[in-house]
Amino acid sequence: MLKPRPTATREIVNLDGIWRFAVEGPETAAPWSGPLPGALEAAVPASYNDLFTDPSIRDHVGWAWYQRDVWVPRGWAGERVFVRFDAATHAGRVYVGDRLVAEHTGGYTPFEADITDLVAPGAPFRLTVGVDNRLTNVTLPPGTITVTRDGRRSQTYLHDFYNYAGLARSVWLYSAPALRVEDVTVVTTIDGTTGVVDYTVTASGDAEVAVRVLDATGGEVARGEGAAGSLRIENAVLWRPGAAYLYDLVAEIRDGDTVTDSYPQPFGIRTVEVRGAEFLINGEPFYFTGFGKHEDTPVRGKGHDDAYLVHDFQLLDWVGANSFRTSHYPYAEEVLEFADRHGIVVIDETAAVGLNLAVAGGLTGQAPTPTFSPETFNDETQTAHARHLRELIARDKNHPSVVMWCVANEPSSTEEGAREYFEPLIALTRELDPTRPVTIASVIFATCENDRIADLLDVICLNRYYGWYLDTGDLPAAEARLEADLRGWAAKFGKPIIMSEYGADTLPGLHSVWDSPWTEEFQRSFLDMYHRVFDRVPEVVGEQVWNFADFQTSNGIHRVDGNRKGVFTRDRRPKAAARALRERWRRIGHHK
Ligand code: GCB
Repeated sequence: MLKPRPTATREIVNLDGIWRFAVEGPETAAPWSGPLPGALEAAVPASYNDLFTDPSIRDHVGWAWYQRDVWVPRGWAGERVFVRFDAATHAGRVYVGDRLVAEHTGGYTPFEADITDLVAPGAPFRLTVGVDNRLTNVTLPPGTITVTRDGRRSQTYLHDFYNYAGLARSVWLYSAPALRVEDVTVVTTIDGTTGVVDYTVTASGDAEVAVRVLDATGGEVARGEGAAGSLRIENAVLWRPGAAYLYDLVAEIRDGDTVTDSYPQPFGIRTVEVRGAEFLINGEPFYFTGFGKHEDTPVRGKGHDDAYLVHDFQLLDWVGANSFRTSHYPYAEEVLEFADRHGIVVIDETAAVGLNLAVAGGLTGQAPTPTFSPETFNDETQTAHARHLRELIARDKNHPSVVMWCVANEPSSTEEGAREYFEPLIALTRELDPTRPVTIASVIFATCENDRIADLLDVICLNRYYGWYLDTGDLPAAEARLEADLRGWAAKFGKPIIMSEYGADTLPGLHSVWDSPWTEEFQRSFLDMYHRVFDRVPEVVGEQVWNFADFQTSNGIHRVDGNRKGVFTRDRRPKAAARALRERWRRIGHHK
């Protein structure tokens, strides 16, 4: 699905701002048939939870409603009119006046509706959006709804971040011609000093399609006719980690000499390949440094915020990080575009986090009930998972920053049924995008001996907490275990290994002369120990610390106002470990 952009043939109106707001209740059963009741208003984009002081809103389980009046620009006569939601978490329902125009499940990918026949240029309409935050065994992420003893609905889940919901990303009204560019796919390879650009343009009907490639200065460097083709760009400037360079593929629909639709798709010329135990970008070994991140800030929850976007990338640069993983869901498109423009490498993950009932069994690794079964995660879950993969890859396929798909985080890959569940999904990912490697971030219970899916993956991503959840505070014991673990995977699979999570909760300002868990000194020593081991194991091609910043979680006795494994606090101040990472990562660069 194309991101709305203004062009000579398309216009766009941003609908962010203050919307009327109500949570579902007896008096809001059918809010779309009129103005929402009550006086609440909510900011868009933002998760609604932390905006309000009322705990029954913050912890509400079910539908919540947003509403505003929207004017259609009077110049849009003759154009198609669309309303586009960058995300509605976790499910959305959209009404124009009283009419349902769109329904979508999945809280982190966009959807839109053609509302031309329901609105008039130069006139207003009432736009109402419901968002549903309920998680079940067939949603991603999954969850369970229970009823408390006093009759309230309560949501529990297996993922370690707060179940923020709402309109956390932008909402747009845009116009486009009836006969228009609907999709663009760009795949690049490198032939000596020439960039080879294979493109496909999908139009909404029979159309005369032409493309032009513009370099970063806007100069035309190639052109082609037809909906698909291969273009050659001599002396191409490659997209490289730390040295981004973007071209635009301008897809045009023509009627004789007139351009009736025009859409610019940014892309970078680069290749990605796994060869032996190496991860290659443009044929050169690449070593990942950086973090697992979250979309999480005070007050906004998961609301996208351009100021935090800019600042987070400044901090990535300051600390010398060259990459991050979009743990544990697809991030706002603005984040990937920023990474494209600034040469940061991204591992792009679905919202499949929590497919693991063994985690509920504590550190035993034993699931109290089977993770994969008709009653738990089943065919319907798998179908939803496939849809999530389709939507993720459709949205993000053209980003040069995205170098790998992560199909899930910490599924119960050691249990019966795991292979049957994941094999078709991994195959689907490869079919949808044969150009990028595929991985899954593996849970600590999965060893190279008992894991059932690692052979299906290109890169072994390991989340490990020796010295924190296991051997707590005993770094020498943890060091031995970590090294044995890594060497086991390396020997058995011979594939590249990325440590996709390792970290220790740390309270800023807590100090000790000893390596005491929760202190700033411990976080440093913990990371130092992991780095010593990584430097001894050649198959390790990357290190992504858990987490970039502290983030909010559900309540729990092992969480102090959220998860505190951030190298930065939630308001982005560095803990002591940040300077140690800075020293290491600036020294390593992109190759270990
Ligand atoms: C994990 C999860 C991550 C948690 C982290 C932790 O393995 O992937 O979502 O936040 O551990 O801190 O426990």
